[in-house]
Amino acid sequence: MSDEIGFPTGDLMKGKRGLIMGVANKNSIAWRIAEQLHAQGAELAFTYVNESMERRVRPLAESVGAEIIMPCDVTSDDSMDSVFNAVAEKWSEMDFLVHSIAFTDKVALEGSFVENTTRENFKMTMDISTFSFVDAANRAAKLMPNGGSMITLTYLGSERTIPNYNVMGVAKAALEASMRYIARDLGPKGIRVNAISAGPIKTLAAAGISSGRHMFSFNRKASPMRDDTDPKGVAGAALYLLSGLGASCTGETHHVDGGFHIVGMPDESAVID
Ligand code: 0WD
Repeated sequence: MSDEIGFPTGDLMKGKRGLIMGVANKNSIAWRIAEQLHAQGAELAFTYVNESMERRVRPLAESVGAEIIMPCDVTSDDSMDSVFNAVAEKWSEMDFLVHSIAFTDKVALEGSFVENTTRENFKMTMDISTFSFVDAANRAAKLMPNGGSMITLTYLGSERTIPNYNVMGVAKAALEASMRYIARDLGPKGIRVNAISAGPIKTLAAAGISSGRHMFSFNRKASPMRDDTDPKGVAGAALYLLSGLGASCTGETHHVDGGFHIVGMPDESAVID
């Protein structure tokens, strides 16, 4: 059975509470995941990065009945403390975490990786896009005495070179490695930790990548599914990983990209205009 927006409805997340970090607007991957989790009965809390984002995020969060809707800049310990203290106060415990956050200077997302990567931006990119998951996972795990599940969002630019993805690819490689170490540490506590490697999806973050149009059209032409990545597929994978359906699955980077990642050499039609 599906609801009117096409997310399968049911009770898979009934009685489960979780924090969604990384909604910027209705196109955000985190929002698609939130819609799917809500359709399966989850209770959700949201963070937004700053006041200008609140305008878009608050109405979305309220539309799914969220009671915790808070600002959170992941580079600030105080900000992270406030959010996790509020969750602890309101819920005492939580069941899942969605980390869907990444950021780098726009100038680093074009041209030469070796020439355009500064020390300052390298550190900032790793802090926001990688360390924030380690930090959030550590804080969330303390609120999961009965086990739980966590996911983060990554991209193929961690495994292969992708034009202009540059320092973000390095941050995603470190994010995936961090995910595996977190999974190892938290497994004995009954907490599963996984990553979803999504194909290109039109969001604010994707708009920052130079030659984005080429990225979308090449993915469409070269992937086995010959189509754009459907955000509903990403949301469905998140539901699987965050619910009991994903029992025993941990430390995994799960690709939802129309199969693009398995292609060693694309068909001629993908490269000849
Ligand atoms: O094609 C895509 N869109 C893909 C995205 C393919 C594969 C993976 N991903 C990843 C991204 O790298 C990111 O990790 O998915 C995650 C979510 O990205 P998104 O949904 O594509 O992008 P967007 O809607 O822009 O959400 C990312 C958000 C930020 O948005 P803006 O546009 O303001 O940079 O990350 C948040 C913010 O909401 N964010 C922060 N949150 C807390 N503290 C911070 C920060 N310092 N910086 C950014």
